[in-house]
Amino acid sequence: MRGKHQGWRLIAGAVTAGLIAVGLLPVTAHAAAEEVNLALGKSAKAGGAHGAYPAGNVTDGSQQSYWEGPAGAFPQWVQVDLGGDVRADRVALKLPTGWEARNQTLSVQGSTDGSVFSTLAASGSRTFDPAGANTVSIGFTAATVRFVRVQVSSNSGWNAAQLSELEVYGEGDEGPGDPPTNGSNLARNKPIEATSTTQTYVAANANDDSLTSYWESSGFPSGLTVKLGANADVEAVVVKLNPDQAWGPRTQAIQVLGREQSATGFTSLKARADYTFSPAAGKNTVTIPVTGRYADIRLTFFSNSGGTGAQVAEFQVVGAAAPNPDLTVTDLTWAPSAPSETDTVKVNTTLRNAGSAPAAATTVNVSLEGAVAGSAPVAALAAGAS
Ligand SMILES: [Ca+2]
Ligand SMILES: [Ca+2]
Repeated sequence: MRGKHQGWRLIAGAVTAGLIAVGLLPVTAHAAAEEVNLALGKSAKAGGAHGAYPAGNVTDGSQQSYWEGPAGAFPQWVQVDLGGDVRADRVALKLPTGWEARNQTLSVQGSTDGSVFSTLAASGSRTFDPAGANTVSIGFTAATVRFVRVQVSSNSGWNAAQLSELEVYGEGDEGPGDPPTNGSNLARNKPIEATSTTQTYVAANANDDSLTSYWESSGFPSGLTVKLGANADVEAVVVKLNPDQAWGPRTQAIQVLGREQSATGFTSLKARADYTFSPAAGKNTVTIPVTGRYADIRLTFFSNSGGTGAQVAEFQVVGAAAPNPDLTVTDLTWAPSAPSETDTVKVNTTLRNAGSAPAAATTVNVSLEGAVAGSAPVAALAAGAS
């Protein structure tokens, strides 16, 4: 029985991986409240993880990507490192919005050193229900913590611990890298590319949430492109330099471009213009309002009066995730149920669009140990259709 269950799980994971490969993995709207999720984009780790569902999925801001513990092993834990001490008083725990209801028995623990943990919320059964956006909010007496851990000891919906997002709220310093309060920074720790780089000042320095690390290009023009993963309704882009007194005034000429997720090319969102930074005089931030629905945002730099290349300590994209499709596997069977190596295996599956926008026609692949073993066409599906 045990072996059979694990085989089932492996193939389900492979089908999900195939769906991700065709580019339909969505992102999810963030809470609209002014509260800042202190865990967003921070590093995470777990006691164990199913290979395709790593711990980092609990802080990537997407409710559809999730961490999963090893099959059949409880308890399991996942934790976030907030990067410094904060006063926390609530966590919000999420599973993908389209999933069926389930109960997980879990506790919330906190630590300032990552080794000695105290209980913030005692172990108890928590219900994740799609009627409640598969979100569980747990308040507790405010405590000073740097590490917040969730330990799961049972799951009624799957034979492993599961969590999409581990959000932490409290009274913590929002920090210099945090976005304006009227929207979430969608760019933090997303894939980012530059057309050129000087020395070790790589593109990833521009969205690592640190004002002391920066990207610098080699000459002009130079481009810096962040990939949000799916369409978002964008309000503004924010370009920051290190606020340190050592950074004197400089003017950079910047154009902002965007690519809608189905488009092949970029369109200009804001024509080239000169923007002045004076970190030593307290002005290290430039905000450029833009509007529209885009998946990739690019900055093109044409000059910098303070250097031989473009310089960006942090590149933020402010906005909210747009409606997107979300194809999920809701049923999976195959025959014969216990095939030999020479049997032809027929796989039947049901795909549901659990997202908030229509899904275009696509292809579902069945993979075995990473190799595609079979494919079938999938018709266009309206939101909610199977
Ligand atoms: Ca996630
Ligand atoms: Ca940085």
